[in-house]
Amino acid sequence: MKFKDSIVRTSCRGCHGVCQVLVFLDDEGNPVKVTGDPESPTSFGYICPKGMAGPEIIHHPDRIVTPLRRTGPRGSGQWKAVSWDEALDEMAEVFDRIRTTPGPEYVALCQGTGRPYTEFTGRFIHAFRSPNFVSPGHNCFLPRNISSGLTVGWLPQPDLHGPAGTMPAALLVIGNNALEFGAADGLCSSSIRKAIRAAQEVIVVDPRRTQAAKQASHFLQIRPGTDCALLLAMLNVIVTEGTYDQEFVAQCCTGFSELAEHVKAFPPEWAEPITRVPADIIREAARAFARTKPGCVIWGNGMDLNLSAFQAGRAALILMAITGNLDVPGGMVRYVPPAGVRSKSPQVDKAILGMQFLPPGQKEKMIGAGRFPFAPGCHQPSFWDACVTGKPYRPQAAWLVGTNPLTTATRGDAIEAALRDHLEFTVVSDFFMTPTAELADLILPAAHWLEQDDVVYFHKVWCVLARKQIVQTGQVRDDRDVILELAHRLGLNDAFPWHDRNAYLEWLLEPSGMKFEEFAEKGILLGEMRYRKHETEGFPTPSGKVELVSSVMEKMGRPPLPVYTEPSISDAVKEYPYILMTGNKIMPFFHSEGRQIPSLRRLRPGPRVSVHPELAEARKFAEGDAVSVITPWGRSKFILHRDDGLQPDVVHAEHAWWFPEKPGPEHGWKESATSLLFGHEDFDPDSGAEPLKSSRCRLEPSG
Ligand SMILES: Nc1nc2c(c(=O)[nH]1)N[C@H]1C(S)=C(S)[C@@H](COP(=O)(O)OP(=O)(O)OC[C@H]3O[C@@H](n4cnc5c(=O)[nH]c(N)nc54)[C@H](O)[C@@H]3O)O[C@H]1N2
Ligand SMILES: Nc1nc2c(c(=O)[nH]1)N[C@H]1C(S)=C(S)[C@@H](COP(=O)(O)OP(=O)(O)OC[C@H]3O[C@@H](n4cnc5c(=O)[nH]c(N)nc54)[C@H](O)[C@@H]3O)O[C@H]1N2
Ligand code: SF4
Ligand SMILES: [Mo]
Repeated sequence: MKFKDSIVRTSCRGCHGVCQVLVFLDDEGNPVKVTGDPESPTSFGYICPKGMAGPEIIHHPDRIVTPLRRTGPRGSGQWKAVSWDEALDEMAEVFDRIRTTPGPEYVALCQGTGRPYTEFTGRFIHAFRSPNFVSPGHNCFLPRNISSGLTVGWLPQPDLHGPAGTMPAALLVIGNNALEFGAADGLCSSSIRKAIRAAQEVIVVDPRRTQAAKQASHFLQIRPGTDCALLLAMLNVIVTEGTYDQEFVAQCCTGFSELAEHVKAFPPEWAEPITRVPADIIREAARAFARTKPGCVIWGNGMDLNLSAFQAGRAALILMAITGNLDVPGGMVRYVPPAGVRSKSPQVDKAILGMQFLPPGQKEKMIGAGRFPFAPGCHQPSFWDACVTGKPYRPQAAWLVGTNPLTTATRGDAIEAALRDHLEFTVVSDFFMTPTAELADLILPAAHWLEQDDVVYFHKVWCVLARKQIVQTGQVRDDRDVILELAHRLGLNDAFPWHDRNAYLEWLLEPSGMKFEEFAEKGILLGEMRYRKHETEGFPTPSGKVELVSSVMEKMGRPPLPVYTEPSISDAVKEYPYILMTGNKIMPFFHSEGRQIPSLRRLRPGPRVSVHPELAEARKFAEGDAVSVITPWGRSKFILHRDDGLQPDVVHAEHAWWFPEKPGPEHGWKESATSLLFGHEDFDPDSGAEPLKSSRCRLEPSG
């Protein structure tokens, strides 16, 4: 045992929230209980069921605790335990062979959502000289992140923690529901709750009456997929009524007159039939946001997973800018990271992706290169299609780190074919035998947050948290240690100069003069915030100003001012009468995780499709009925739930379900799969995002 105390203060990584928690140990040093840390300035004592389930997860009997090598045919469930050396030797041998012929781009690294491994995954595959770094980023967070880069030069973060002691007076919560399910993008629901309480005006834009909507001064119940139209109308009101921040616009923005001309065509009356939000309600919300300072935007996946994801992101950024809310106390800020810790946040340090290691000419070999000018890395749907079709070429090996794409991506059928029939060598790093892992050649057991030391510096840059290894279970290893070892075997020492992860963590802390143990004792380091940095530094965009008209988009031949795109199968109304929204996050589960954890599964025993009671009445669906959701691409079975917060023709199906208790290799993943309900025809032309929140379906009783 490293820590002899019976209670250890650490930080949770059950999601992106990074709550500070207290872990209670038994006499042998095993964690038995996790609670929130009431002294935490990031989470104020908050904890959710996923965080509490930490000990249950690490001790679960199905946990993979040793590397496994396939011994029978793929998916046969025949495995033998192998040593880490054997596993890493095999990976190094195969990756090296493919690197020589046909070339490094034939090896891909596919990761899931942002997790501690993200510090090394992109860096690894780029240092290996393959451009094929595959992630769900095109659908998640990165449309907002990349549009921020073009418009402002940095990612504006809501200043809910108020280092200056100023809380936002106006909040625009648009397509984000972390208040209900725990945390998203480094924002804990406890801080959102506090901010809602403190704000004078709370504007919620969501197709569903969420908890936040119930507390809002303005609830805009939007038709899914139409945020860009709504935001254009809000801009129209603010520009035509002259309630923008004239000084900020004059001094710090480019293209205001073009913007003013552009938004003339989009008054609230134009947006009303598109968004279903009455024009006067749009007008009032726009006025409230413009007059109430400072104002914050809490945005989310509701904006990302649509065909205008990128343009909606741009419109929201323009709103933040012209209302004078950039980098002011209580506004949308660029945090100053704590001094003394080397940066590892992609928002601060682009080098984290290791792009500098990709030699000239290799980027062009990325699958899907050029297809979507602002897609982050290799476009995930294009990657899986290439594995099946061989176009533009067929990748030979893939390392899937912390992802379960059969359940979380689209065209699960194609991914299954790729893993089973097309890829020559696949490695999966995970905690459990997921349907995706079942099809691998090699499985690597990953360390959980209770099993890793860390300097936590990802989504938030206003503070750095300590995470402490409390136990070691079997032979599980931190993904970064695995990447380091493999990188060294492949000669990638320039990109990975650290002997092991401990050396890496010490290197991060080196400028502070602290050793890890000392830092871990402190638990948290706070940055010293300065606001209005643009007054001396400008904005890191090509013009040095906020680009209302984006020069980068113009150069790439994309609309430099936001334009709205109608969800593409809107005309299929007859056959598919309902709007299908999928994958709104829920409290018990992090995507496909947690289905085997009794305390979590009890909270949500089966996959839900939620419909308005009126629709349920009309169709004679009772609570708990089995109902099939049918789209042009597939059908899936869910359990009916009535939710009067929805609009009568909007249906919500939960994503990422599988049933660990059902037999492998499928574990029932095809039964209730949103991953089988979408094709690969419709993408946001800028970011490649998929319309997972705004498709269409019909419903049928299911036997
Ligand atoms: N229809 C629909 N689909 C969606 C969405 C939606 O809204 N609608 N949302 C999308 C979004 S926002 C995202 S980000 C993606 C997420 O998609 P994925 O990242 O594929 O989702 P996860 O279920 O989180 O997959 C994570 C797997 O990693 C394992 N794991 C957890 N932590 C670690 C770790 O530290 N190391 C390793 N090696 N393994 C770990 C888990 O056990 C799990 O099996 O899903 C997307 N899918
Ligand atoms: N418990 C739990 N926490 C999680 C996750 C999880 O799986 N479980 N996943 C993590 C990840 S990877 C992410 S990206 C974040 C995502 O967290 P959020 O960004 O909050 O995303 P979602 O829950 O997908 O959707 C948020 C809200 O958008 C609304 N919405 C749907 N369509 C639209 C639309 O077209 N327009 C607007 N304005 N709203 C719409 C939904 O009704 C929902 O209330 O959460 C993270 N935290
Ligand atoms: S919200 Fe996320 S970080 Fe916080 S306790 Fe729950 S799982 Fe852990
Ligand atoms: Mo995500």
